[in-house]
Amino acid sequence: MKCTVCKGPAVIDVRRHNANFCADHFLKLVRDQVGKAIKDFAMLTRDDRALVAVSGGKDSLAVWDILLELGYAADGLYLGLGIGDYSDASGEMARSFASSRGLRLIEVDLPTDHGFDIPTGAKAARRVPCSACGLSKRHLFDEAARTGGYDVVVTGHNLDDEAAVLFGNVLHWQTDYLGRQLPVLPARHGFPRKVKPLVRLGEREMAAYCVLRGIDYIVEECPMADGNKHLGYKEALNAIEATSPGTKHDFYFGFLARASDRFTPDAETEQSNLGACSRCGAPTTGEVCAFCRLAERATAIPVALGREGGAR
Ligand code: Q46
Ligand code: ZN
Ligand code: ZN
Repeated sequence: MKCTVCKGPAVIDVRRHNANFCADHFLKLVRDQVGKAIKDFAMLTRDDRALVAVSGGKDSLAVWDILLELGYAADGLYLGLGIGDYSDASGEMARSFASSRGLRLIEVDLPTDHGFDIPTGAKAARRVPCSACGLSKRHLFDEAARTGGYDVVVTGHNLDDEAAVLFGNVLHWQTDYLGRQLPVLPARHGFPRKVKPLVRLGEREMAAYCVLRGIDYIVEECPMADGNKHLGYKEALNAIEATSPGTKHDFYFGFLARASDRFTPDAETEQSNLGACSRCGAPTTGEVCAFCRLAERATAIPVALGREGGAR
């Protein structure tokens, strides 16, 4: 297998591009794809202060690394979700990446700072863990970006993630979500801008990028992901991609180019109903935001468990 660019020995094939790459040209491809996404969707400027949501996984560490390589100013934010050994190991990865490169990593710990963890919160709110987790992450990213004076929150969502979310939203015709499924969400109602610079790159490419750059990341999946519908959607799309390379890209970018603005009104109706949470000030459609409601129920749980324990 030869590099399509320089004819040297290739280390990876990218079927979507119908091309093979040596290490140097693959790293260049990745940076070019991120540069193109940033430019095409006006994600970042050189003056922006960016905060990268870092999970310790390949995508978030890679996007942080790539932004720095491309000359953007970016700090990291790690959220401790209290998911047992998984959180301990992922926190370690994020910390060692930051310290080995002399980068600033802000840490927020859900159990220490808010008194509950994701497994407890999900149980208390009768939500599936990923739903409690997702809303907590969104809230805490926003809060950290606002208090730290950052212009933009960067996440490591890649093409596989976005195509799977789109697939799920289409299967269930979640039109308000479809109206918001963009690689850039502008700042409004106190939310910082949110950007996804990896939308032109797949999961396999991000893993290869980390290996070639010597980035150590947490390989194991979150133990709470079992039953997560997105994993099923990803598998279904992988099966299609295997026989028709480029389908995920066409599905997602075709949606952005030709369909997404048809759903903007649905998303805007929800946005226009936003007020401020009476407890924390975060934007919400209700009186109290979903995170404050979750925190209230979750922190009530130890008392209930104590009573149960006493009765036994
Ligand atoms: S961390 Fe949280 Fe993910 Fe774990 S509980 Fe689900 S959403 S799977 S990216
Ligand atoms: Zn080459
Ligand atoms: Zn609130």
